[in-house]
Amino acid sequence: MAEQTFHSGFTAIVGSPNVGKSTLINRLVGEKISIVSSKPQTTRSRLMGVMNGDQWQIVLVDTPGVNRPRTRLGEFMEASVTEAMKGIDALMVVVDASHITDRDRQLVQDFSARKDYKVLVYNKLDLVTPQKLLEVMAEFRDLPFDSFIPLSASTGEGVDALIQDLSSHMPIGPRYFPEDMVTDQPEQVLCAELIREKALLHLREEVPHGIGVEILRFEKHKNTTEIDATMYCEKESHKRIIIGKGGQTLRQIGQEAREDMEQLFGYHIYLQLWVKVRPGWRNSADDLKTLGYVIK
Ligand SMILES: Nc1nc2c(ncn2[C@@H]2O[C@H](COP(=O)(O)OP(=O)(O)OP(=O)(O)O)[C@@H](O)[C@H]2O)c(=O)[nH]1
Ligand SMILES: [Mg+2]
Repeated sequence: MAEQTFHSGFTAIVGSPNVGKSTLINRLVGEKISIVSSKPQTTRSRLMGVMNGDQWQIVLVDTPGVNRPRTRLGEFMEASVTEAMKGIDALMVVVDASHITDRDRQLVQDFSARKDYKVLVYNKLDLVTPQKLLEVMAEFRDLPFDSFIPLSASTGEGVDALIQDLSSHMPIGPRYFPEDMVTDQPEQVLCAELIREKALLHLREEVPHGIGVEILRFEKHKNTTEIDATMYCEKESHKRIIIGKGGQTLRQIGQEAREDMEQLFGYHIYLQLWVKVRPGWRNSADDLKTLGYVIK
């Protein structure tokens, strides 16, 4: 039998906030490695997810939704996108097919000028009629993308076509990561992110966007892992909201985050969560560093 060659490469996922980039990477990897919420600007850092086939490996790079930065954290998020674009072999530009904005039009135009192998992904297929999809797809039809793929990251419809398309366009290359490694995110970072996801779920307006999570202790024992974490927020009034009446909101955030952690890692977790006020942390270089928002 002829020896088959192995193909591999890095593929960045970019697009406006909230279009479903992280939902898509989770779907492709088959594990929840990137947090998801209905609020824009959920993802803050670039992170990798690994997808394996018999003869190929694709390293997917999730990025924060691109927006005009107003804080140092925003600048870091923007820099994370630039960083993610370095050394890639392919690019997925994601739009929400049910809601294309002028910002999307600009991004799609800008990214279409890149030399990499490029896929324009029309996500949220489940929210549009076939007629509407045709209209939306007609708009960008003449742009120089290598393929145009409608899919639903939520239901999985159309995702196989994307996998087929990407995997057949990866260059010859090595298996960059071991087959059992799904992400480059350390467990502690995944835990901090899950806490932030539950905060995004249970809190409103600017409160969740001002939250940063620090893991203070992460101790693995035989039957359980003990985690102490602090949620930083920017105002005293936010702290009261996060804690909630009789500590109810905080308890809920902690409980749901713990359940997700146990599901992801398969071990028992004991989680203790605190809330602290740290005014202006999103504009403090030192605080950003403490919370892991640094380009590596
Ligand atoms: N109906 C539907 N909803 C989707 C689909 N994909 C994502 N969503 C929802 O869209 C919202 C945003 O999803 P995310 O994956 O967090 O979007 P994102 O592009 O990573 O957002 P940022 O990290 O903020 O840039 C969430 O409420 C998802 O559940 C889809 O295919 N169909
Ligand atoms: Mg995201």
